[in-house]
Amino acid sequence: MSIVDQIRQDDILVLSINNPPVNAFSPGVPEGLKAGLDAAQADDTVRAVVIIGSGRTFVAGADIKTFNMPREQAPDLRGTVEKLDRFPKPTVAAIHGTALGGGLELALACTYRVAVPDAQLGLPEVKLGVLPGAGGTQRLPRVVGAAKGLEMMLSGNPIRGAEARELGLVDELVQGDLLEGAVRFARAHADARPLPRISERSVEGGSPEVFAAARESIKKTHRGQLSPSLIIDLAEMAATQPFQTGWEAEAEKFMQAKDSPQSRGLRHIFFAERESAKIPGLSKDTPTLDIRSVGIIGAGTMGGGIAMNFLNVGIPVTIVETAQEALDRGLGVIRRNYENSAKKGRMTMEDVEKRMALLTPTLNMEDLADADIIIEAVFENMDVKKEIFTKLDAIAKPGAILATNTSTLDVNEIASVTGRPESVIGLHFFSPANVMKLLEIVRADKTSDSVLATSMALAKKIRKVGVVVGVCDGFVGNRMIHRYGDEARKIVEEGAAPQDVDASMNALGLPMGPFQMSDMAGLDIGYAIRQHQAKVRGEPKPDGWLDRIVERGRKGQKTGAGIYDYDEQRKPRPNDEMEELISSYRAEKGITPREISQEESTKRLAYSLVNEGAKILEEGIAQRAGDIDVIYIYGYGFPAYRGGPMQYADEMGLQNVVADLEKYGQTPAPLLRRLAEEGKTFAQYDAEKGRA
Ligand code: T1G
Repeated sequence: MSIVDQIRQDDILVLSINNPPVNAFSPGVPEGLKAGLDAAQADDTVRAVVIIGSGRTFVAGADIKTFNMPREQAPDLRGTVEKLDRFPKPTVAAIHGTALGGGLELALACTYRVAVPDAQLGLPEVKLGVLPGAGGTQRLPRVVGAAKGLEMMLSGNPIRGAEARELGLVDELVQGDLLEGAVRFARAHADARPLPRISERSVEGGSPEVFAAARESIKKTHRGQLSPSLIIDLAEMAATQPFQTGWEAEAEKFMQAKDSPQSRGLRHIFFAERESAKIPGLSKDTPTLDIRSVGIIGAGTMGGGIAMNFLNVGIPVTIVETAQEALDRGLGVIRRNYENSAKKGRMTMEDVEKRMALLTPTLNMEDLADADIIIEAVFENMDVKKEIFTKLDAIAKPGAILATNTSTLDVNEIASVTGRPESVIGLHFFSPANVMKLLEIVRADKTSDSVLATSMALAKKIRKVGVVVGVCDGFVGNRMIHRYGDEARKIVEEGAAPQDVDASMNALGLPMGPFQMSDMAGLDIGYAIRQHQAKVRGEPKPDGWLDRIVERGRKGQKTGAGIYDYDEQRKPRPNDEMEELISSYRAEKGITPREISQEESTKRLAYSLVNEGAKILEEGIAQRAGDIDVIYIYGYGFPAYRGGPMQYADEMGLQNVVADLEKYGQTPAPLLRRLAEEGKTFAQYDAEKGRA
């Protein structure tokens, strides 16, 4: 079997691409296809060609790993597409699994396309910060029209074969064996002339208004990103210029997008997310437990949200509360969330009832005795959690996983009250737990490999991005955010207004700055953590300007006032009370306020994350810098096109990061300083540890 097999079926030549796992357009694939086409052209008995993917899919796109190759060495997808566009015999793309990016572009250069109904066809390049670079911007609008073409390229979302058939993107749906259907179709069209070339068609509905509307829409949906506007420009060229003009412009704009920091960031996250699912030292065939039922302790905001994740994938949940009123309230919230989704058309009322039928409320913890996993989601207090785990140890069946949703407490200490520490793990969901994709999987000292592997698989099943972290105060995400919050409060003490500090992170692309986020989460949460940490460390009671705000009863959005005042639409408004409190605080501390630039604020905040991340890496609490980036993108709104805080630091240059940390009074972490001195990046650090 070669990377592209030539299989003769009488008068049809089948070119079968074998490049597992997803038949990406890697080196060898273009060469194999070109050789196959040459063979077909040279043989008069071959009347038509079928191109198909072996294994589970058609071509899932260009091989993203080759983006950093010199242009002349990169797989020649454009050359293959051009050869197909001139090929003198009918060519049929036979699509199953996914035809994405370059895969769909390859299919669009064929004269025909057939697909199975559940195939997925799309141009997701925008999600990698690039654009369709092998004719997609010119051919897709010529098939589906300007508006649909723009929608598909700007969202990057695929459509199913059935819809593609309706749009004319696919000529026929094959219900049975795809290869048989494709060969039959090719034979039936072997003499059809002239050969249908998409490049010879024109774009429907390409009015100036359509492109103007698209340019308006990306200001919101793709704020600050480069490739969406290039895509619109190219789609407009498809509608207004000859094919060749757009085809050539596309190559130049593709290179421009590919070489942008935004594309490097998005490609970094594409791979980092997949790497984060791998646990060094844990073999792929580690036995996992079959999770068929879940127990949840606590029906509050977290417990209810966690329960929904399992109900959504059909796993029954028994949820425990201490009082009927709390249980009823919790179930009411879950039902209301589902009914709201149904109102928005995201599910039917039948789906709502199906999910609710899987939920069993109870006041008796004994009812969890048969659960395969039990997740504790109660008040963030070590004594309470220890009491619960002591009881669970007596109730839960042998082999059940006992998980805590604690966001900072020591999972080893919790495990120590049970006789089965190997079954104890932390599953730190992020609020709202039914929405946020991030799940920090806290591996305690005695957590068994099987429990860890089961938790990783369970994360994938409930469509979370699971990242393994170690035990320390705040694990990874919250430990870094605490330092970030310290720095933010310091910047205000020195002279900046809270809204300017928030704006400095909005400018980096975060939808919420530190104070907007604290007001949303509740200022009393941070307040309690600071009090707890000071107590544990034997430090004096914190009395910062933010602590004083909380002590005035301003707890954030939930009390209508925190750092900002909030109207009914929860729009944050600066206010005099805050200004007065902060300026009198500065006066009391003898601080003369100074002007702080947005650049200084952005750097101090972003680098406070990077610096703590470097410490976390060195302590082995996170397995990779890439894992930290995944955590920050899926848990804290760091913009994916920046690649995460560690990738952002690599882009800024670690030497510059160290210099700025010192300039603004933060001490660089040893690992950060070492990498800077060696002229290395965090990405190289991950690679050298064999973990990228
Ligand atoms: N290039 C390189 N490796 C890829 C890849 C790709 N396009 N797609 C997947 N992989 C690897 C992935 O890293 C993982 O590796 C393994 O395959 C399984 O992937 C010119 C320029 C197809 C829906 O953006 O969306 O074409 O971890 O875990 O969940 O215009 O992969 O096993 O070592 O994701 O079943 C456009 C990206 C490229 C599609 C399958 N195409 N891939 O999901 O498996 S740009 C894409 C996906 C382009 C042209 C432009 C998904 C999938 P490992 P997986 P999955």
